[in-house]
This record gives sequence, C-alpha cells and structure tokens, in this order.
Amino acid sequence: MPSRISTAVTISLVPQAKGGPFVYWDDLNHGIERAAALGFDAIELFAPGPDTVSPSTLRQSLKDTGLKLAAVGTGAGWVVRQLRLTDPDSAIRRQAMDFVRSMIDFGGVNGAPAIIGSMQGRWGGEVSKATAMGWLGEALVDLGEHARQYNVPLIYEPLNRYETNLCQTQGEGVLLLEEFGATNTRLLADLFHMNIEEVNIAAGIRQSGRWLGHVHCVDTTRCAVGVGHMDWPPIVAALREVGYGGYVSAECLPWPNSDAAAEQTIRLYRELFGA
Ligand code: LER
Ligand code: MN
Repeated sequence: MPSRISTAVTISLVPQAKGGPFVYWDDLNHGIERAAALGFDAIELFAPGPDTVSPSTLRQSLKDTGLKLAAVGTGAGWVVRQLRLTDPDSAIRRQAMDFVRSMIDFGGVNGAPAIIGSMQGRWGGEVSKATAMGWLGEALVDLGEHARQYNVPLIYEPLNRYETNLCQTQGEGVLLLEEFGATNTRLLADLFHMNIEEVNIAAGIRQSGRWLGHVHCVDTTRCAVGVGHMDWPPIVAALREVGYGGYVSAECLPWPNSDAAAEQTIRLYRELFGA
C-alpha cells in the first residue's frame, strides 16, 4: 500500500521573522483553529524559544482539535539570538547546541521533530569550509541522538545559496549525513530552496530517497502551491517513488492573506497528493 502523505500549515510566533514564509502569525490558538477548520492534519510551529508556549497547553489544544504537531523550527535561535552551529566562537556554538536541544525537547514531548535550517550558519573568515562542515556533521549526529528518546528524528534542511554556503542540495545533505553516520537525522526538501539550487527537483527528491523526512511544499514564488510555475507531476511522482509518508508543510508567504494561502494550499494538496 502506498504511504499516506499528511498535510501541515505553518504558524510563526516570532516577530523578528515578519515578512517570512509562514502562513499564520502571532496567535497560536487562531492558527490552530483555522488549521483544524480547513482540514489540515497538523501545524508546524516557529516559536521564539522552548518557553513561549507551554507544552501541556499545546498538547491540550492539539487534542481538542485533533491536530498533530508536524515539526518545530529552530530558526529563532539565529534570528532572535544570533546563535549558529558553525560560529567561530566555541561558546556560541555551545549555546546553539543547547538551544536546539531545548527545542528538540519542546517538540519531542508533543511527538514532533525539530528542524535545523538557518541555525546551521555558514563557513567563511577564520572558519574553513571543512571545519564548518565538521562542526555541522558532528552536531547533526549529537542532536539526532538527543531526539531519539522521543522516537523522532532530527530534521536537517539544505538552504539556497543566499542563506548558507554549507549544504544547498539534497545530494550534499545525503553525503553529509552518510559521512558522519547521522543515523537519526533526516533531510528536509524545501521546494523553494530546491527550485534555486537543484538541476532537477524530482531528481533531488529521488537522491534524498530514504533520508527524506519532511517537505516544505510551496510554489516557485514561495507562495501557496499553484501560485507559481512549479512542474508538479514529476515532483509528486518522485515523492511516491521514494515512498514518502511524511508531511507536506506549507512554509509559504501569507499571500494574498493567511486564510487565502491556507485554503489554496489544502485544496491543491488534496488534488496533488490525495491528502
Ligand atoms: C528558511 O529559508 C527556511 O526555509 C526555513 O525552513 C529554515 O529555517
Ligand atoms: Mn524551509
């Protein structure tokens, strides 16, 4: 039987991320209510830190609405606290690890993995590419092991060239996870980044293969699916071919407004994935 793909929509509670690709903003209960009303399976949460939302309150809201927590972002560690896993300063790298661990705990108690995206940082200045990749690879092993106690993986996201100079493609991500033996870390395929960096998006998904753990499913404009010129049939076929059974999550701009983006997303997710 083919794996079922589940649907998620993003909620950001991080004021410093305003203008970013998140559908619902500022009000967690409103986002949860809308996600449930529109028929999403889950929400993906971007929070300033592990203490913004009480895990038990979140658990109750999810239970009341029948929603799951698909994943939690850790990008606030960078945008709010300026922490990066590849910072030249070892004290900052340690704080970055501690922050991600606390976000793994926050997501983990609600059954969700944490995502490392912008927290990966970049190489440059006094830090060579090899050194930064070494720190990143070790972090992905260590943090992945921390996530194991919750029976969830850690999710690692290659980003486009304007956001990192470490891993920009799924192929580079696979090489990094395999080289370091990051057996409890999975890759995130964000179609916005892939549209910039991959020679062929469907081929990138096939390369990710069994390492694929999460998808940020948006169109070329970074708006909702259907608001762009993405060639969907090969992408859907590649996800089916690798047996993907995780989330397609709408990390997209709230354009023309949050509800319209969410409605467009769920309608197209149903068409494309039968979700
Ligand atoms: C950033 O561009 C992004 O795609 C996020 O998922 C990572 O924090
Ligand atoms: Mn993303």
